[in-house]
Amino acid sequence: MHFPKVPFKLGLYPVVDSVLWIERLLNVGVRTLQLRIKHSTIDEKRDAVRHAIALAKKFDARLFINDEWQLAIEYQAYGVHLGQEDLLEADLSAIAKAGLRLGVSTHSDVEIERVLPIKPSYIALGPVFATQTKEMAMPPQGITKIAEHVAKLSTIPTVAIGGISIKRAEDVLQTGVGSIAVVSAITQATDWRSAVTAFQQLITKQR
Ligand code: 3NM
Repeated sequence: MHFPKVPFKLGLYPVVDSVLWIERLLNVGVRTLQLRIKHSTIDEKRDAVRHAIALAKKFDARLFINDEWQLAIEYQAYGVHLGQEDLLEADLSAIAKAGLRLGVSTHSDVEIERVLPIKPSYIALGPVFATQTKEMAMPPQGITKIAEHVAKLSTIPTVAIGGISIKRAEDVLQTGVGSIAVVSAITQATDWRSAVTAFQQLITKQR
């Protein structure tokens, strides 16, 4: 299995649940994104995935589709993002054969060991902090543990996720992680545009 590479530092990586958010973020210069839709019918998902992929292509952006790997292949997304359970069910060789990148979620040393043989395009490490956005079976790992993972995974692009606010982003970036993935720090912000700018500035400063 051979998944195409992604840039070693993917930068700011918002995870959003609608085409509207994809469009907003593309328009302010975000170029790595994930569409993560959980509570919709299959037809709604198909429409959103198709539309989001078409938009991302226009902006030459890296759009990862969460879970819906068949739709991602059908509409030729940049990549797919899978959780530990989805990994067991997805046809990874079909994803690789279609030329899509693969990002995977991990929450512990054991989960990292489990995904390494797959040689994913990037490994997400989470949750860094407690998060209100997703019910997590695993406790927050904290900055020190994330830094340890990043050091061990020195040849694989990494993404930190979970409870990352602008205030905490600087510490997270100091672990050397290639990217920070955020949901609420952007979608629940009183001024989401300023939030995006603040994250982008921190990331540029760390490079
Ligand atoms: N995955 P927020 S944490 C979607 O650890 C997701 O795998 C996580 O949302 C993981 O930035 C998470 O609002 C939610 O905390 C992140």
